Amino acid sequence: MKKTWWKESVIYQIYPRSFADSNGDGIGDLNGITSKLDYLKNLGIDVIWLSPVYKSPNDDNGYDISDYEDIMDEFGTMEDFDEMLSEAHARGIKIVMDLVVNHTSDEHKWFLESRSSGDNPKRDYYFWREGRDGKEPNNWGSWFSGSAWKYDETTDMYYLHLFSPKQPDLNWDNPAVRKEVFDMMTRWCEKGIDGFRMDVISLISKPEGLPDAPLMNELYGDCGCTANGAHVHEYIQEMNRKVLSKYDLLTVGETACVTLEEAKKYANSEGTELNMVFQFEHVGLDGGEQFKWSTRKMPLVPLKENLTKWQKGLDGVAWNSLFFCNHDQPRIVNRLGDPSDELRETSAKCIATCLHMMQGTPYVYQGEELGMVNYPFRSVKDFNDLESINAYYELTEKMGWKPSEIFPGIACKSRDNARTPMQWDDSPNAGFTTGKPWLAVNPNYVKINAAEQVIREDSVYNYYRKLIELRHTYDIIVYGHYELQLAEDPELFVYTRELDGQKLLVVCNFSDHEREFMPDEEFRDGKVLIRNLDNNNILDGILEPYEAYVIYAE
Ligand code: TEU
Ligand code: CA
Repeated sequence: MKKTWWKESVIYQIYPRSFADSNGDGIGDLNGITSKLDYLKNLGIDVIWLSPVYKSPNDDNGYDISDYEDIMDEFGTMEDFDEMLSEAHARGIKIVMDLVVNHTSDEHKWFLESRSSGDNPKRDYYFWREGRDGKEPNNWGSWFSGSAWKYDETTDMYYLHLFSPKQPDLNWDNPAVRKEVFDMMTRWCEKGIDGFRMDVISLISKPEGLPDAPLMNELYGDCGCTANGAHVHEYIQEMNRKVLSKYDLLTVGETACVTLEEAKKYANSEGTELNMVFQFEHVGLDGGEQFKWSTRKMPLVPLKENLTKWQKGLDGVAWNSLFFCNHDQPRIVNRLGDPSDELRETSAKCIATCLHMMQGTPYVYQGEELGMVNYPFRSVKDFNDLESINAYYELTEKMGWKPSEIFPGIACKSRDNARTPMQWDDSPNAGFTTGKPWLAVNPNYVKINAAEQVIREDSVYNYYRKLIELRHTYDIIVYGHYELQLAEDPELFVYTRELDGQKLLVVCNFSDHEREFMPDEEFRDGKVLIRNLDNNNILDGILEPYEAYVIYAE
């Protein structure tokens, strides 16, 4: 397997709005990020993935971009960006930008022109269609509820928006659109950035003729039908030839609805497309009847089965990204661990061990390294995120669910769980801002915060630090082949890695009680690389609740 820096890196995702506020307006910003680079350096990460910092009216917190080549007012200026980039580089930290080009904001100048008349030269930059019998052109539902079409009076036509009406979809079939995007990417590369995370890049090639889709509920068709379209690989290969291949970048595609077979193309090891993709099957396993809005926990056997499929399926032919958390996902301790005072830290470390010992490039989402947990939402008024708010009203008002049936699931899965401000210390507002935070701080910041964890040796933070250091030390953690043990056990996640005669045993007890487990002979006098409980004997064959350890043998 070919060795590269991006396979050996650990990425840290920053959601700038919630990371650190430098000027007291309650909104995180670029200078805030610059001021925390030493914290990240100390954690040991190699790369920052920055969620969007471009100009945006913030309908979807920066994922609706009105100018790809300018900085959002609240986040600072291009000078602040340059300063952050050079300060990061001075510390050996790379910066990967979010590239949101499936859609723009409806306030982007391309869209303003496109909407102005039927014969505008930019008309075909977006999807404009006549209505069908006085209604939307097809049955597609938006990912954010409602129809994926919005009627526009100016020309008496509809435009397509797979996400919010303020996020019109770009028409990638138009070569002029592709050229605009590739030129814009080139200018960022020339500035010295180190890569791109590509937002919903799997959705850019729409099915020919935009046909109706199979119903996803009684109201709308499933716009997942636009994923992995006929020309998507062709467009990404063109992007690769014209831009990516000219620089030494890390590229990761956010590929909604990707399958293993598709991932082998997107992330192929010949390097004709992207370095790796985010797949979402594993974080969909705790969904239920009410779509993703369910309170059930992640079931372990299917989780093992799924992650194993990806570990083995991409080994040698493509490359995995490893993640449980991002700005769209609730906190993993609530989904897979135990947020109680007794087990929160142990279970957070157990989850981290399980993920970080796999093959692929790990991603840490801000606050994950502290074991941050979900927010105690009480009412729909507590939400900021349009997805959560729209889902609540669509499910209750249009689909007839009782609020009491649906609210707990939305509270449990809301994207706002990940977006509450970073908990830096135990001062007011967790040290995130001196003003009023744009989204409420989790009240548990007094006990869960970075200042306390950085100096405490057995903290979740220092455990992540050690996991990252191990990955930088042992090739087998990056490149070793993966094999699952005890596939049917509903509580233990046990696997081995193997590389050139070296072996690794990873043992995680995902239950709140003791379990018996004895490592195989070959590991009994191996070296324990890391463990989340250290006052008991591994060879007594008893695993404590959420105990995890890793043994290396040659
Ligand atoms: O998310 C797209 C995506 O795949 C959705 O399924 C995502 O999981 C969504 O949040 C549903 O919960 C990307 C971004 O990560 C997200 O923040 C944006 O809102 C979205 O694209 C539109 O740009
Ligand atoms: Ca600010």
